[in-house]
Amino acid sequence: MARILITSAIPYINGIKHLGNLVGSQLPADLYARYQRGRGNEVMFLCATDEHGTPAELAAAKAGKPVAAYCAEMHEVQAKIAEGFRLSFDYFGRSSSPQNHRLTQHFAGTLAEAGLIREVTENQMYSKADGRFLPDRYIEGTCPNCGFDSARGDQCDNCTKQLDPVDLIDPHSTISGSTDLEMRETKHLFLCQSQMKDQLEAWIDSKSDWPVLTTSIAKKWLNDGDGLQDRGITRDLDWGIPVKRGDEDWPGMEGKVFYVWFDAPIEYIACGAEWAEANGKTDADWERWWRTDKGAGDVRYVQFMGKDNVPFHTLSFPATIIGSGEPWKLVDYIKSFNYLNYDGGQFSTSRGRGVFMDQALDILPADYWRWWLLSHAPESSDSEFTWENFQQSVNKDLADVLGNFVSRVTKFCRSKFGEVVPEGGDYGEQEFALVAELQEKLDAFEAHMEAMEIRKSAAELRAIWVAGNEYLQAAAPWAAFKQDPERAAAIVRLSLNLIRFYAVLSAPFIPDASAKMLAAMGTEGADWPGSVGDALAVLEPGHGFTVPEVLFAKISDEDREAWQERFAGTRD
Ligand code: B3M
Ligand code: ZN
Repeated sequence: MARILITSAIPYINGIKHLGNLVGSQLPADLYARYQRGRGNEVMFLCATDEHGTPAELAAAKAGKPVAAYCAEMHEVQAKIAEGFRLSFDYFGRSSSPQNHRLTQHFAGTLAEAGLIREVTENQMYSKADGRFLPDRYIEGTCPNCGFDSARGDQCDNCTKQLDPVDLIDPHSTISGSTDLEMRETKHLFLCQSQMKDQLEAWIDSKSDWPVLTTSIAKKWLNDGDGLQDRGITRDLDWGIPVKRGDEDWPGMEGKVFYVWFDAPIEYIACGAEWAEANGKTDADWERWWRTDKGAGDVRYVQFMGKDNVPFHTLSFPATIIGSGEPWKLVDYIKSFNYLNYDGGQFSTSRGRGVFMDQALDILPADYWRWWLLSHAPESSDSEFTWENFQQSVNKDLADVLGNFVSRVTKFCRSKFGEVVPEGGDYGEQEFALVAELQEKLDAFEAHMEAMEIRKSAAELRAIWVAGNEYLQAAAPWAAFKQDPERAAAIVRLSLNLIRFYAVLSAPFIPDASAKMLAAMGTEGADWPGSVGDALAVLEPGHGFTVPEVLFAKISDEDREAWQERFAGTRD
């Protein structure tokens, strides 16, 4: 039994994610986790909310809530929605957990001891009224370039010019509105990534099996311009993990917190510790996933994320781990994704454009979305969601091909033989040919799933469904029944077994439909098929079943048009 550790990029706490976010990390990670569990492997699948940084502070302020309370609330909201999409995390943690505070401070301490952290003195805008340094986003003023009066400290949203807060005319604090600002000296910590460039490059070069999308982004950052830069890992914010060296205070760093991108990936590890605590387990139980000196040597660690997150996972986080000099588990494989676009444009959280996870579940059950998103995952290039395409996939793949097969077979059997698997005659040519065809397709499906080729996996699964349909059409038990009921019974016996077989293979994609199919077949036997021949003999003559309710309803043109309309604008 293999042991597989899986993490998905942890979603920011501020607001509900859209379908593009979902298909770029959490959903394919869930597919892989479910598949590996189905194969009988031991899986640890972790995700969490990413709760620090200015976006969290700003969103809380906008909601008129203290940031800790806002985060606690939004974590619950995101956890509920994740459950709605059947994301099967072993634990859904929080980057603000005590475990992450401890680990993040621990890593900073070991990195400092290793000589990989340096202190840098900078000048930064300080607001006397607010009693704090202001991050760029907390300063607004008039753009020196175009005259726009609410340009931010880092950029003008009107003319897109990159700015420095000192460039702004009449700058003011967005917290208090105060204009009493001055430049003050402040100290920050920098992680000396540049010292580790060769080590990181050698490590990335050793990953010849990684997707090009992943390695090309890493290489670009390693070698672009002046090469890998040292990176500030502290901020002047209230909300975050206080800067400490292990348990000790860090002189000169009072009142500062770690930068969100420093602590967020460390949460992957801390999440394991949260899982242990929540389940009454010991440190040894989570460390066997995360420490190569404590049993994680044989763990395969796979990460899932959108392409914008790749630099942090190929360079910054490995720099933290390698730099610590401690035996933490490094990632073995990074599966990254391009973007999903929405109906001729981009999904946008800030503009509320597209379909968001809560809205999607309002309209249709999770399986409909899971199937479309996974079968159109933006792997080799960006892909696009259109309502026409969604309607077509659901109606064809799910309703016509899979749903219809299940309904035809179960109803026919009920009417001719009752609700039990009929005995009937032996299998013949058609059945042998089908088994051979399915064996080939199953092998291909497994190979694609192992390789995390999501679209190819979906296409192969669909082909497996289609093969059953074609068999049923050609064998035509309804015609055979008139002359040779024994023959018809044999066809039906095989077809009922096919339903169970489909339920097992399809579970990673459409877990609810799969559960319904298994329940209808009166079995909990969901073991992964060894050979197709054996798998199609599991339900024996005399085994009871029931006719399930319609598995997938078709999407009508009216529904499609109404949704198209409803989601044409932006979210309130
Ligand atoms: N929260 C960005 C994102 O959701 C960020 C990922 C962190 S992964 C450690 O795309
Ligand atoms: Zn401007």
